Amino acid sequence: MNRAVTILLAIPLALPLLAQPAATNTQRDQRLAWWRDARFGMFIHWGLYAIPAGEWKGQPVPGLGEWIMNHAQIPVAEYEQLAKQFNPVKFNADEFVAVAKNAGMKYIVITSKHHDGFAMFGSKVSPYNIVDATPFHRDPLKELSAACQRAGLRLCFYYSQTQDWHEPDGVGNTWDFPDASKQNFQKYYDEKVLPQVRELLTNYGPIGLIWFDTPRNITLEQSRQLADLVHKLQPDCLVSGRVGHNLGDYDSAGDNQISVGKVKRDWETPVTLNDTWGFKKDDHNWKSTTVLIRQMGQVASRGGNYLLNVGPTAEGVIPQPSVERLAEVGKWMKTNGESIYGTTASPFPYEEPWGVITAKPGKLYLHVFQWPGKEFVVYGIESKVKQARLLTGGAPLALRQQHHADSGLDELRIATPADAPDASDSVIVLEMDGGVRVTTMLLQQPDHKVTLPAYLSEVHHTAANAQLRFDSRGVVERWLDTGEWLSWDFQLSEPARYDVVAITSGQKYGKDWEGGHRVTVNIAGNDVRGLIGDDGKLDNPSNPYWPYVVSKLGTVEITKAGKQHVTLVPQQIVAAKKFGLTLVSIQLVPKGS
Ligand code: FHN
Repeated sequence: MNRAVTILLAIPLALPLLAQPAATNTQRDQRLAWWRDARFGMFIHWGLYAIPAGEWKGQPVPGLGEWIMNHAQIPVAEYEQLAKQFNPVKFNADEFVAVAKNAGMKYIVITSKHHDGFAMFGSKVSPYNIVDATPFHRDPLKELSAACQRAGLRLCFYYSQTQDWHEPDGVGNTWDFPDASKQNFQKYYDEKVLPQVRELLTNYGPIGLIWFDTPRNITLEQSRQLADLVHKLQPDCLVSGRVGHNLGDYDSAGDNQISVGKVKRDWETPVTLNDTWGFKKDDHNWKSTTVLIRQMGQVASRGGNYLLNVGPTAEGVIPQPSVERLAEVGKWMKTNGESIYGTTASPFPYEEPWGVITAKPGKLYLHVFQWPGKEFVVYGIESKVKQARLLTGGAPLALRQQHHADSGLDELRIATPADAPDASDSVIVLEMDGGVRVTTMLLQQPDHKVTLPAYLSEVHHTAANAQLRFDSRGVVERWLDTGEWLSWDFQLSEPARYDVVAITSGQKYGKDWEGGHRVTVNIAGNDVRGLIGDDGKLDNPSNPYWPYVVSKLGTVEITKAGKQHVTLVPQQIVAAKKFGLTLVSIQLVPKGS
C-alpha cells in the first residue's frame, strides 16, 4: 500500500483533551478512592415530571419523562402549577436507601434540580422548590442525607447547570423566552446556579459528588468556577465529567453507552432501567436482570462505574419492576460482589467471546456469560495460575496450563460443571503466582473465531481533513472519506477458510443505519472485496439501543498459522446521511461454522 500514511492509535473514548483540572493527580486519586471501590451506584430522577408521567392533556408525549415540559412546550406558568399538586407522601428515605443498599449499590445520585428548574430541596435562592412551593413542605434531600449516613451510603446530587426551562436566562426554554438576544446566562449562573450549588454543599453534610449535566454553552471559565466552588466547599467531593471542558474528576460516557474497549481515564456510565429516567407510566420496557448484571460486569471490566437509574412516582415510590430487578441484582452481588467492588479493568485490551474479566492484584475474575459446559478454555494468560474456583462455592476446579512453544500460545483449560452455576454471570476467580501477565495481542479465540475490534485498530489516513474517530462505545464515527483506513495484527492458530464479516452499528434506538459502502479487506495477502449491506442483525446486550448489523464480505483461505496483518480500506463510502462507515469490528468465522 503506497500511500503517505499517518498512524494514530485508536482511543476508545473520544474525549476532548483540552483543559486539565487544576487538581493534582494525587488529590484526584484521593478523592476518587471510594468511588473506584464502589463501582455501582443508584441514579434517581425525581421531580414534578413524575406527575404527568409522560402524558399531557390526555395525550402521550414521546421521549424521556423528565423532558415533558420541553417536548410538549408547556409554558412555565402552566408547568409551575404542578408544584401545587406535588405531595409525595409515600416517600420514605430509608426505603429508597434500603433498595439501593440491598442491590449492592454504594452511592446515590439524586436530581436536586433537573432541566425543569424545580429544586427538590429547600432553597433560599428560589421559591420554586419542594419545601416552599408544594403541599409536601418536606425536604427529601435532607431526609436522604440522614438515611444515607445511617446506612453508610454516599449521597450525591445531580444538578443541571445550564438548562433551566423555568428561568428566562437559563438554557433551553425557547417557547416562553424565544428572544435569545435578551438572555443573560451569566446572571442566571451567578444568581441561581452558584448559590444553589453552595446550598447543596453546605446544608446536607458530606456529599460524594455533584453530577453536573449537559454543559451546552458553558464557558471554560464558568465550568472552572463551578468545579472550584465544589472543591472549595467540600475538598473530597467529586465533580462529574459533564461539568464541561474536561474539568470533571472523572469522565462520563453517553447515556446508556458502554464502551466496548478499555478506557484510559476513570469513567462512569448512566443507564436506564427502562427507556426513561423520570417516571413514565406507559414505559414498561424493563431491562432484564441478566442484562443489568452483564452490563455492570462489562463496565467494571473496562474500569468504569455503573450508575443505574430509578424514576420514583409522584407519590414518592420506586416502581415495583425496578425494585424487583434491583433485588435480583443484589442477590447476585451478595455472592459475586468481590468480582465488582474495588476491581480494575481487564488486562486484555479486548473482550472475550464468552464474557468479560475484572482484576485485582494477583487475581482475575472471569465473568462467564456463555457457559461452555464441562471444559472452559482461555487463551493468553501467561502467569502461573495457582487456583481456579467458582464464587458460587465448591472445591477448587481442576486446571491445566500449557505453553505452546511453536505458536507462543498460552492455554488454560479448566474443568467446569456441566451447567452454569448462575444463568446471568458465573464468576471463576483465578489466583496467580505473583502478578497477572497476559498476551495483549489479538488472538484467535477458543471458539475458533477472530474478532478485530475497530477500537484496537491503527488508523491511517491520506485525507487532508481526516475526521474518523471513536464514539464513547468505541465504535467508529465520521468515517466519511476513503482516504482513511484501518489495520490490525493478530495471531492465528488454525489455518483454514474463513468467512470475512463486518459488524457495523445502527444509530440510537435503531432509527437509522447507513450501508452501501464498498470495502476491501486484505488478509494474508488476499483481497476480499465486499459490500457493507444488511445481512442480518446481531443482538447487542451491552448497548441495546444501538443494534448491530452484519455484512458478509466474502471468504478467505489462510494457509499458515502465526502473525497476520489485516487492512480494511474503503473503496466507496455512502455518506448521504453523514453516518458513514460505523465499524464495530471485522470478524473471521471458520467457513461452515
Ligand atoms: O437531558 C438529560 C436527561 O434528562 C438525563 O438526566 C440524562 C442522564 O444522564 N442526562 C441528560 C442527557 O444526557
